[in-house]
Amino acid sequence: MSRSLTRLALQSVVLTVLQCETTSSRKENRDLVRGRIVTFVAEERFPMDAGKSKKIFDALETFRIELPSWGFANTGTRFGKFIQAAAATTTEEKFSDAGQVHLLTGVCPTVALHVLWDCPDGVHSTDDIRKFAERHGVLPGSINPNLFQDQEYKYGSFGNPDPAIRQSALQHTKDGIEIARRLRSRDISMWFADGSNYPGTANIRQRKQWFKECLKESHHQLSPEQRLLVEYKPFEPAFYHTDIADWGMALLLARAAGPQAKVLVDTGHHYAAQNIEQIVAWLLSEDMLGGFHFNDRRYADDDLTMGSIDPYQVLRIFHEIRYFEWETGQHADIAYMVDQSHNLKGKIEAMIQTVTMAQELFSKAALVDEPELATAQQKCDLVRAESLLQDAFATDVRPAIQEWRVSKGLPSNPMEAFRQNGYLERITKERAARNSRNVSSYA
Ligand code: RM4
Ligand code: MN
Ligand code: MN
Repeated sequence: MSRSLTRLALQSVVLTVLQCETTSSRKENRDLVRGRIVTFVAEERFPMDAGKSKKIFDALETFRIELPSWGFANTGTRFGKFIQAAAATTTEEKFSDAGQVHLLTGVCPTVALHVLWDCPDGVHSTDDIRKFAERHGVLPGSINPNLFQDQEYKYGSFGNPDPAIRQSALQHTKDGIEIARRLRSRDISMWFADGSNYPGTANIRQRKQWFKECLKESHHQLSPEQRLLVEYKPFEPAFYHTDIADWGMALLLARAAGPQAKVLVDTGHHYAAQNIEQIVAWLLSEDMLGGFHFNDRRYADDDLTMGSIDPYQVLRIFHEIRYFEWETGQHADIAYMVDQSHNLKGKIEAMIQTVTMAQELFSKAALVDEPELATAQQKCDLVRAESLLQDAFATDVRPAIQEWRVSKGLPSNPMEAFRQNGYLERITKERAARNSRNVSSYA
């Protein structure tokens, strides 16, 4: 079969199977000449060239992603919870499960903590947390104050009209910063449920002012190496207005708070069809992107597994980050974190799946040829520019990732390793009875 025909076939037909089968290749080719759309069977498995493998190895060396403690616990919807026999209910169990994901993937050295859920004794919980970390091989990561669960926050926290409640929200945040300091956590991650449900019920400008003041005062408490991350969300639980509804509001508030405040992008916290990678590019160019909460969604803040619905979007986000780094020569100092809630999938499996997907998409983004892209953009060669992203996305990076894992002494397939290592069976036995007593209804 001639080379040009092979290329033509590759370009014009659906490529579905990669297999060594010369005879069927010849037959497929005849079909192509007759002008029919056929399935093309390639003649050989193309090994990845060394340059690409190196790019993937280099990318994986730098890529780390933080797991959320709450991703291992029983979670639900507003209609109830589906209890899992193996779910974690104590902070130590969450560390143990996160440790298991790190053991198998090697790229999740930290676990994000939610103050109210994981530090029941506030600042006095830090000794225990240090013990759990040591025992289970994962360090405490970002600290998330909880300003949405207590009854007093019914009408808001930093935006509450009652000054006493704003004060107690501020105190809780300061405690969170102190917890972070004791645990040597760099990031304090602020998400607010503040907002209102009905037009006319809240003084939007006044609340903005209160937010500014409280964030500024929180920023004051930071040690020099710490950061305050401001997360935004346009809906839920408030359904008319949210006090920090989008990245622009988060940006203004972070700037008002002080130089160590940055914006946190939770991929699920946007209206459908919003161009998240553009937001990322803008925040990068303003030196205001602090971190991510990764998850995927189809409709709202669905908290589904990363890349399960739209993996190309994640590639585009990673690409904007890498493109920024390539163009400016600067390192984008970004905390990659997972913020997911798996009601139906097994918690640990869902996390392994997430981490694996994150590595794949980050590796694919590393394959975009930046100099070529810059040239194509400059020449307005649209098809060439676009295909550089598409080709990277279409590349099967899994064999290279497996090789990298093996080179690190990690299992080449973390999911398989987890399914075989007995951990799930053990924790299911240990935790089943306690979980069966867990309440799943809100009645
Ligand atoms: C929110 C937001 C926060 C997370 C809470 C539990 O929707 O994503 O980051 O801490 O959920
Ligand atoms: Mn989040
Ligand atoms: Mn969320």
